[in-house]
Amino acid sequence: MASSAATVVLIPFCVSGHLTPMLEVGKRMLRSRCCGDDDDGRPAMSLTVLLAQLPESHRAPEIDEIIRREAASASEHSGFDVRFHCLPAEELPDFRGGEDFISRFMQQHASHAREAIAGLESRVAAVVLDWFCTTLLDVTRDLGLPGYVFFTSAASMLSLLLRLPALDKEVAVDFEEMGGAVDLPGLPPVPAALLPTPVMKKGCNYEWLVYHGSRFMEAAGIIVNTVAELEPAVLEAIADGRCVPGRRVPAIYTVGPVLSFKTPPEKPHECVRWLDAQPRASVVFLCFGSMGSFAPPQVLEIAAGLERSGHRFLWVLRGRPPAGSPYPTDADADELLPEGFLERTKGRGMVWPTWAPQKDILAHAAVGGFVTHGGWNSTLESLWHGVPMAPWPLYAEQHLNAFELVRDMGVAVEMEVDRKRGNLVEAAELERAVRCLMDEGSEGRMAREKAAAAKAACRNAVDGGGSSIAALRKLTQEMAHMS
Ligand code: UPG
Repeated sequence: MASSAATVVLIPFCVSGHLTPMLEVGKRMLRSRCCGDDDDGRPAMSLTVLLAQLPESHRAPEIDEIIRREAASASEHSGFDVRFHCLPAEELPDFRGGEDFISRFMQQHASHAREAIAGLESRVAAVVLDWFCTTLLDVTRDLGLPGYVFFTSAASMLSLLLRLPALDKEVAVDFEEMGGAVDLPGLPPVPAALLPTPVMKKGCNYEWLVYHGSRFMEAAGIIVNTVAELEPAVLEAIADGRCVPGRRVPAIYTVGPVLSFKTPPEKPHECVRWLDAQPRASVVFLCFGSMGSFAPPQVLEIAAGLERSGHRFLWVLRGRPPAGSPYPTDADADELLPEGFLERTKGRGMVWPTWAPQKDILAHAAVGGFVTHGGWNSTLESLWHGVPMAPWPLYAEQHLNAFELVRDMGVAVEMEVDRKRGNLVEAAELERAVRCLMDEGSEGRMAREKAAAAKAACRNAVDGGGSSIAALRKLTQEMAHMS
């Protein structure tokens, strides 16, 4: 029997940094219940999640668990109707670069997505596409459905992508050769040397970003995992058309921070138990996202920097990915660390060799600073808990995030990362940055104050009358009217 509840179709890209926030946005839409209940009490909206799964060889190890957990938790919540459909498997495109691979992989699923959506029994209110899936806007257009884009990173990155089609025509050379700065309205001039990795050189990854940036303009709206109060000037510049002069930018819905929190396990994780024994705000936490790992010489530099800093630390150290996979392995700490390091730092340092419960760690009162690759989810998690950062950007848009965190928001201290030498950070520089972050000096104090203010802004945004709640309500109401 056809359900009377309209459904919103979500099409995520299945890596944790994209899938988790998209599912959380979907659940928050259901929770907001803005469409009101049907007369018979059934929920007014359901979610249909279409999964284009990477084969096991290319799948992040944590993905199956995330999907299993989300599917289970969705069915546990009464009134929540969340259905997962796996799209038929497609051959993998050949690998020419990350953004190119993701974009083509999702493009290959277009006809499957079309069939799946057309075959749904429920009325479809809208389709929400991960921002790497803008090729699927053809599908939503052909089916006469509103297609929204879900943007998993900062408004600063969105602004750059919206501007990129025009910049591409203005700048003939590769950005890495350009020198000077790029004007992104609402931000201080961005040194060209700090632009996102795939933007630096014109090639297939770059071409896809130009493509996505131009197709964002066709979306019914862009849902952004940020907080209006964190990036006000950039968002204002997007809204008033300064990014794309002469064109009307789709409505922007800032619904962040979209973070999903699990109930803590009955028996706390080993990292959390170790933190329990440390003084308040005394530990610097180091973790580099779902794909972060370092070559052995860089591991030695980190170890030396941490040892010399004298500060307490919790370091998530991963091993290099095996051939053909982008995901780190568990680290063999004994093999990677300098001789005697663990004994010398015993009591004040912990090295964790595998996936860590990052959110629980950042929530712990003993954590006083975060050395992060600056992935946007990690950034929001840190701000949610008011933890100041020292960004160590590695790839994707992380250099731009780091610039914004240090120069615009002031919630982070700067660490010198040698981009020309594979984002190398020397021991002395890590030591300096860790001291700056954790000591009582003015720079660290300022970052702590700004991070505390950002924490308040994040929490207010998702509180009753907050900006993100209002944006979410507006979005769901709009979708309800379209269905
Ligand atoms: N995480 C853990 N434990 C670990 C490592 C990571 O829980 O040991 C979690 C972390 O809490 C976060 C997520 O994994 O929720 C990582 O997300 P993010 O910080 O966004 O990093 P990436 O996984 O690297 O995310 C990709 C891009 C990044 C971009 C992001 C969103 O690399 O640059 O900002 O997607 O678009």
